[in-house]
Amino acid sequence: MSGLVSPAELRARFAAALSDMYQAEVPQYGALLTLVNDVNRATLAADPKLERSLAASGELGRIAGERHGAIRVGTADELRSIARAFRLMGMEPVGYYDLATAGVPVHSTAFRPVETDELAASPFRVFTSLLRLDLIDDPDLRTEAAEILGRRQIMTEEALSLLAEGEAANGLDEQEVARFLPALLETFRWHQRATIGEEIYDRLLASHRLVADVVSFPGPHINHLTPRTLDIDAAHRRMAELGFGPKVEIEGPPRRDIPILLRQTSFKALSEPVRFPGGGTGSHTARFGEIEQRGAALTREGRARYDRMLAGGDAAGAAGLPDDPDALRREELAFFRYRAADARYVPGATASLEALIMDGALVATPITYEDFLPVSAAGIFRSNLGDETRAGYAATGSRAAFEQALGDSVRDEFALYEREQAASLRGLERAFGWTEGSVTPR
Ligand code: OOG
Ligand code: NI
Repeated sequence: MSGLVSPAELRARFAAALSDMYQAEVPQYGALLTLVNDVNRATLAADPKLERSLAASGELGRIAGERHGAIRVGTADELRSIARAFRLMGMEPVGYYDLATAGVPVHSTAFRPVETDELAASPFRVFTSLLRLDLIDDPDLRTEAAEILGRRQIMTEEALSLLAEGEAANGLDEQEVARFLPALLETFRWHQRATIGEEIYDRLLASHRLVADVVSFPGPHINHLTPRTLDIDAAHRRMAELGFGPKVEIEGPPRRDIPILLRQTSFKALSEPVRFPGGGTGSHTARFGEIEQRGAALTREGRARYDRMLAGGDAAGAAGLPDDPDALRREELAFFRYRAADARYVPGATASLEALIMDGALVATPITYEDFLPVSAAGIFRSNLGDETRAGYAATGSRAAFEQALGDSVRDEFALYEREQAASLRGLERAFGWTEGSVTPR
């Protein structure tokens, strides 16, 4: 025993502590959690097959935990220091999302666990956006915003010093964790106090609501958390019935027999009181609650089809994707994990993957999509910016610029799913003594 707390354990405890803090800060979020748990319980009661499959995959006990949260940082330095904290918790930057095309002046990545067992141990991830100061039109305001951000330190001394210790020792022990988590939470806490005067706040707000949200406060307060729902349509209806003020539509693909990608909805951000340095008060709208339901990860081809249909005005964006697991698999539109139905089964040397599946010897289950959708993210951003509509910025973001700010490359999400699919096939080859490559998806 090394005495070090594992990254998964640290991540799980961080997510739980963040949830407690957020429920205290935004009571409506606590009510949303209750609603989601009620809907999940009713869904399981009505669908024993779903309950059995969740039990078999070890997910049943963890349904209630948050799946993701989101923050927005102001500078490359802030992005790098928060990335170090996430790394200590086993979260790596995956994917690049350019929101400028949708009129939101940020680009983003998701810090998340990448290994299947790590995702199973604690799936928590943080959608992290970096403000693009270059998209503030007024050069004076741009300079001012940069100066304000340059003066703040979003991590406490305690968090930074324990982070350095954790990096040096490859982890933290129990006592260090007991100090690290509360120190780190300070970065995610809501501070009712703005660091700047009302006049600048108003100018930042006029430039873009999001600019004011990122620049005006001591740190990148968590702006939402998102639990997992087993039936997002039912949960969405319930939110409306109970007066949660949900956004009108569920983001993402429509309801299907074989769910794909990610569907999400949120209640709109609340207006919260703010104190300005001179004693003035105001209000700020940024923080909300969200729910999500995940489906199959699509291959590049599957995703390209989905994107084409979205672009072609098919808002549902899924009409061209067969709602049938065998078709999705044979046409290589979604990723699958393969396992033997019976460990004693020894197939003939010439058996094809397809024949083995048709025989019932192998079982293929869709790999869950663990990432985000830029169009949905933009929709979530927008509904929380007072639905102020704004055309896309002309200057699109670039992955290279984001990676330079991060000081690291972002992982390719498709490669991760592909690796997962290939690993499941290799596992079968090993288990059955098949020759390498004897079972391939084609
Ligand atoms: C992030 C919005 C994106 C999602 O679930 O797509 C997001 C934000 O509002 O900062 O969390
Ligand atoms: Ni979200």
